[in-house]
Amino acid sequence: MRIRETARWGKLAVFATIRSMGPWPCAGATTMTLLSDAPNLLRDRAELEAYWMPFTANRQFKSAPRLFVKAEGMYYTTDDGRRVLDGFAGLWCCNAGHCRRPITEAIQKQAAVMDYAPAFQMGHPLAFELANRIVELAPGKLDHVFFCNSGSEAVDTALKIALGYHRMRGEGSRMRLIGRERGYHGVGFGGISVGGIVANRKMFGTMLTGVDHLPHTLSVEKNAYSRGQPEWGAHLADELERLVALHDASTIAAVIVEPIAGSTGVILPPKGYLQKLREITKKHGILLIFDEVITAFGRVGANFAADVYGVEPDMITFAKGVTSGTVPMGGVIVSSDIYQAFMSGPPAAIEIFHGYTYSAHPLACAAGVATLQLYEDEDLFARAAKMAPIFEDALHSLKGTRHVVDIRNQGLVGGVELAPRAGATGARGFETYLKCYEKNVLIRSTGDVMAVAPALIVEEQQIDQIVTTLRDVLATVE
Ligand code: PXG
Repeated sequence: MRIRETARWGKLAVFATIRSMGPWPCAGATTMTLLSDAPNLLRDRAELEAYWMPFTANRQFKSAPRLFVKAEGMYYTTDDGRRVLDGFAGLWCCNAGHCRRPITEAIQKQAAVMDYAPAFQMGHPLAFELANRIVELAPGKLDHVFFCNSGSEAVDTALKIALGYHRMRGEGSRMRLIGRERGYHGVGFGGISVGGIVANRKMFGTMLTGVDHLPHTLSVEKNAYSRGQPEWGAHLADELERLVALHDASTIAAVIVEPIAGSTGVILPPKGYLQKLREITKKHGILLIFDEVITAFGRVGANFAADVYGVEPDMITFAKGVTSGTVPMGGVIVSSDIYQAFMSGPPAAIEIFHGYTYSAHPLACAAGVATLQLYEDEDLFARAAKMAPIFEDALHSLKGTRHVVDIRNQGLVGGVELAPRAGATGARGFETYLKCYEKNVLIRSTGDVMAVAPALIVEEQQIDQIVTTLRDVLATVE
């Protein structure tokens, strides 16, 4: 091991790197467990270069890095030893809080018992256990689970299931997929096709053909400062009738929406909107998919947003909260009708030619089972529901603060919209995000919307800290 001395971002520090171990780092090297908080993992700036970071301003980041090395409960620790309050549950995912013992121990133990089992034509008990537990939580007729490893894969899986379902029933002409403007459904080609965020789409060609979009439901003009669901906008669901009239129902397979659009800046469904979408899809034999990657598993104070809004879709996509962000996992919950439609060929035939090497990975399943158990043991979804009015009041106390033009919330999802800087959309939001981080609070900027989504274990005083920090920062941001 090579020890070298170098200046790190202005401070003098000693670094040990693993590079000197030669081309096969494991062979011959002294046994070494690298952990995120190991002092020998600190890097100088040149060593930040190799990693091309996702959805990140790489050059900005690498000129002023923000590194987390540890996490516990509601807090991260930075590489320079600051404790940062996590107001965003990682990225909308660590719903149980960080490094919760029952979950981390389950993962550690499972890793030593069975690292991997083949996902195709073989199984392992934890996969079935987790599927059963998810089905128990799922609404109504949603009673089968297909596992994958992320929200993006969940969305692409759901879209493929929709196409396959119609084909299996002799309605193969139903090939169109309908998404929504400003929708975010991950970054697979299916997801960006039905998604409606222009920056995520414009670089990547023509994507899927045969896709159309509903209008989004945000109107700051009509609905500013609504608490929970806004009053205005149910009629926007009627646009689906217009698309049916244009394309004909016989060409449309599915509609996919986020019940609450998260990434695009927390857009809530107007009262009655999702019910209308359900009625119209049902009337025309179109499947309705709720993308609940953010909203599932307690985020809105219930199992699913479908429960909060009282609308049962045909499929729900999930990820994030299923393992509280500890191990990548995603999936699709489908209705029995959909599952049964695929079960029609000879019993020895594969029913769906789709799946991933890591579908229902044992570590993810161990994490998932332990996570769902922890949610239940600590009654965390009810806790989220109980904290929601406190969260709502705290967020709405920002009304009147400089730059704030709207505040939106449901459960433990909040969005504070700022007026954009002339000619520089997103700049004010990003600066606000950076300044909050400097003041030891992690939230997120998506454009000029400040998104807040703490873990379900959040305390009132922590909500207060998030909101106070945001208020103080907004007073200093131009
Ligand atoms: N669907 C929805 C509704 C999502 O929110 C995905 C699919 C994709 O999931 P994966 O696991 O492939 O990333 C998401 C992800 C943000 C933010 O800041 C949101 C997501 C991911 C990262 C950041 O709003 N949502």
